[in-house]
Amino acid sequence: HSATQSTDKPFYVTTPIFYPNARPHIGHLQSLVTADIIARFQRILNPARPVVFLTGTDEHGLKMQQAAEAQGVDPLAWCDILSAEFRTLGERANISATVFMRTTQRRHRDTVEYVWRMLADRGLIYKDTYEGYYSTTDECFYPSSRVTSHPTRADTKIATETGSVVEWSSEVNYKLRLSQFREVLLAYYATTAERNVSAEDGLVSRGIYPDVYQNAVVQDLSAGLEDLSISRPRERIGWGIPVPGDPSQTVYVWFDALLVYLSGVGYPSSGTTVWPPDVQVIGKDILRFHAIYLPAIVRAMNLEMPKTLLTHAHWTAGQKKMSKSLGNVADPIAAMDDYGVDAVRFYLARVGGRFRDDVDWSEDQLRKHADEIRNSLANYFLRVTSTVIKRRAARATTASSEPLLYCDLLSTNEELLALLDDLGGRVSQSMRNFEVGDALQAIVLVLRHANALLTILEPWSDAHPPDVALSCYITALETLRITGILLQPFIPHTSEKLLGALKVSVDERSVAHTRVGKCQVGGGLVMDVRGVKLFDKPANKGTSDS
Ligand code: ME8
Repeated sequence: HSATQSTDKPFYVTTPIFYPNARPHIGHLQSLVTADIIARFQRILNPARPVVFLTGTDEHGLKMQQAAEAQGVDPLAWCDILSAEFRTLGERANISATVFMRTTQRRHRDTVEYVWRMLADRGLIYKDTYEGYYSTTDECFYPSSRVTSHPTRADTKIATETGSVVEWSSEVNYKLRLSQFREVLLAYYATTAERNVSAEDGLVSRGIYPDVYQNAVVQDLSAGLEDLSISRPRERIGWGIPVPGDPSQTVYVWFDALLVYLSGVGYPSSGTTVWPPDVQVIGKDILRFHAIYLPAIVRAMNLEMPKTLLTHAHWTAGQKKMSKSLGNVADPIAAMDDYGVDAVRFYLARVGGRFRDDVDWSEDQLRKHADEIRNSLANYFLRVTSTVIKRRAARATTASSEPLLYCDLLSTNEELLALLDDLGGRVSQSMRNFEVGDALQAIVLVLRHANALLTILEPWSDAHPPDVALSCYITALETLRITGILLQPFIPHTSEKLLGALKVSVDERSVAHTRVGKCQVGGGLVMDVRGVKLFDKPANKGTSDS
């Protein structure tokens, strides 16, 4: 597994593929937006490198079969309807995915059959009788150590972690020799723990972010690793891919689903030109599958390891994980209808983008975040682009394009310029560490600073000489240009309008163009802001008390 891979390998980012057994909720959008921010940041960091961005739906298994039965429809018909809702959610939220994969697609099935045969040929799959507690909700077996009694129903057992009801079952299964990979995986995570920070080209595997999740996985592996059941008898689960060579068995839905990261990029027919994923975004509920099963399968196939597993926490409602089975979900489409796409993206990135802690979804918080970005960006834009300021700035005595140091007032202006000049670097550093929330916070703080400065310098008034107005104007335009570039991954639609109004050409919208020094006196930036509205939505739904 040498790292002598050519640098023109596309940057490959993925989301989980969602179960379309019910409508998408805000948790699904968290994964989509997080991956989209990573993809879009990559495009402005390295515009020459293509980005492959995969999402899709996970359509097999008992959950889907039961959901369709409950509706009295054929499973595929049900999948068609709900898969389309996930696709629509992505389009609505401006998610720049390049591949939308469904596991019911023929080419996915071909990949699953191919991988199954390869692992069987390598002696890694065997037939066995499995006995244990099985949860239909979680679609997995639990060892007795992870099962406990139901709090009120004495004859019922539940899984300790998830609280899902489990039943004792005994059946013939095919198993994957997962236990053989325990040492290899532990050794692998020991190397990623050292995280080569110089790996700016992204060629080195960096393991699981944030660290808490990597530590949890190492602990889990240290406790032991059992072989994994990877099929179910057909009479129990008929809705899935038949085991190659044994149609009496159906491939386990997780074995099937995890291979989407390969089928989605054309493996094996188009080789491994896109493989491995550079960043895989997941929720912490599916950490084990992605941190243990997938790397073991990948290693067993002798492919290169995925590089980074970026894990986020959960949105809760009433302190309980928002989930389809509980029904305590917030509707992402309604939130975008009410507050605008970019306001919702901003809230998800800023709060959900901290990844470590569960957060209770709150419409009040959403409204506050919508107000914040509107006030610090849209109102700033309106203040800066007033003709009064332009007219006063034109009367300045200096012909220098350097913002001049006029008095104490202007040293604060200089401070802002220094912060701005450095912003691209700081945002890149945070993004390199997958700290999406911090990256956005850095931009927001500069905007707050800029707003405060504008209020102090009052470039529209006669309180200070025109030279002050000029310096202030130049700085303000630079603030808009630079924050506009760096906000593209987070609030793409608003940034595009802003950069368009500032006449920043499309090839000057990358991180490389975020140093101070673009705005020439005399209007290097010709602005036509008539009719430009950065936010389409009214200030908020109802009244804000903030
Ligand atoms: O697990 N908060 O699909 P799924 C934040 N098909 N994110 C949440 C969330 C919440 N309350 N609820 C869900 C599956 N998510 C499998 C994945 S991948 C090969 C197969 C997000 O529809 C989060 O990313 O249950 C979580 O991991 C994913 O949706 C699970 O979606």
